[in-house]
Amino acid sequence: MENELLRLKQEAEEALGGVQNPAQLEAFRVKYLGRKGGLLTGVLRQLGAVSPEDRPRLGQLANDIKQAIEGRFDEKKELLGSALQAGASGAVDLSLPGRFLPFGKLHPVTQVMEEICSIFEGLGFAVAEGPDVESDYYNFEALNIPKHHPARDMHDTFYVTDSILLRTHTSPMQARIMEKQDPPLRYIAPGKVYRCDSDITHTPMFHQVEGFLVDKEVSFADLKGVLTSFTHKMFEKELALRFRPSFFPFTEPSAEVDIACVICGGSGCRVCKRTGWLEILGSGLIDPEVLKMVGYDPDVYSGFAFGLGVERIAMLKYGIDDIRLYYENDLRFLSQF
Ligand code: 2NL
Repeated sequence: MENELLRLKQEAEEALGGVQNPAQLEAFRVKYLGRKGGLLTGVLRQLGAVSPEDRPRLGQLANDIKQAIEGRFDEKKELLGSALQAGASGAVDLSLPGRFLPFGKLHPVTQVMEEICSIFEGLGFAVAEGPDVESDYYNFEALNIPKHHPARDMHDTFYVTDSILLRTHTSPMQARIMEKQDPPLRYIAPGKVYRCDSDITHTPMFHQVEGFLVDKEVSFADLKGVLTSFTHKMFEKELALRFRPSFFPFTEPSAEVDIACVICGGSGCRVCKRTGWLEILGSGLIDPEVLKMVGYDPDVYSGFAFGLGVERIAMLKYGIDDIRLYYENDLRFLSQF
């Protein structure tokens, strides 16, 4: 009898699933729940013939099943009722197929950011994120940019108060890490950064990934190896790299890194302004002053660091010539990635 009950429950549930109009619903009620000749009612009647020790358990099971089916029946009745009402008033066309929602996608900048992070993770770097609202200390002082240093002018900072600001790069996070942990360290810090600047190549908010490595006997050769490896993976091609001497307050020596133009391959075109080269990132050996500031002995430890603009890398990778396209939220643009 137990098997029969369970089978009946399954059969009734399947039958109810197929019910599409009030006439079918009524036929269902008569067949399964009807007082006279209903299948469930029939099984309940047989309880009288069951042995007294099995009767309480089977009686309970039969009642539970009956209640479950009645509950589903009521739900269906209500559903059909409201759908029919809406159909009758002409508000809803019941014969229309459902609407499909389009699939969403990650923003191209997010996609490229994730790709950059996963390449560096493959090279042994850990990922750390910090606050967008930073203190003047971590954004500038700890990175060898004291008050009134001319390098502050390059940063076009949004100040919240005299000592609180929107970070102009993601290196404050790296200063926080170095303060708390001892070498060897290998970290990248991805995230949003802010600068008061807006034109065809600048938006007031953009994304950076900065990385650093500190250990004993780290040299410029290590920096070149890591960045060459990264670039080849990122652009899926063994492009030529050029390390061009530069200046950053937090690195010495410093170099900007160019790649052979992805458009013309180095022969010179409009995109590379006829130079054959495209700048992709800034880098250098961490200035001993920065190491001292976080309590490391520069005679024992050395390190390299680099910073790259995610929008810029994505522009070069996809041949986009106006950074503002990323932030206009035009689906015709965004859905191409
Ligand atoms: C650029 C230049 C750079 C760094 C970022 C860094 C971080 C620490 C210490 C020293 Cl904790 N340096 N970051 C170093 C050199 C260049 O970015 O043009 N980025 C788009």
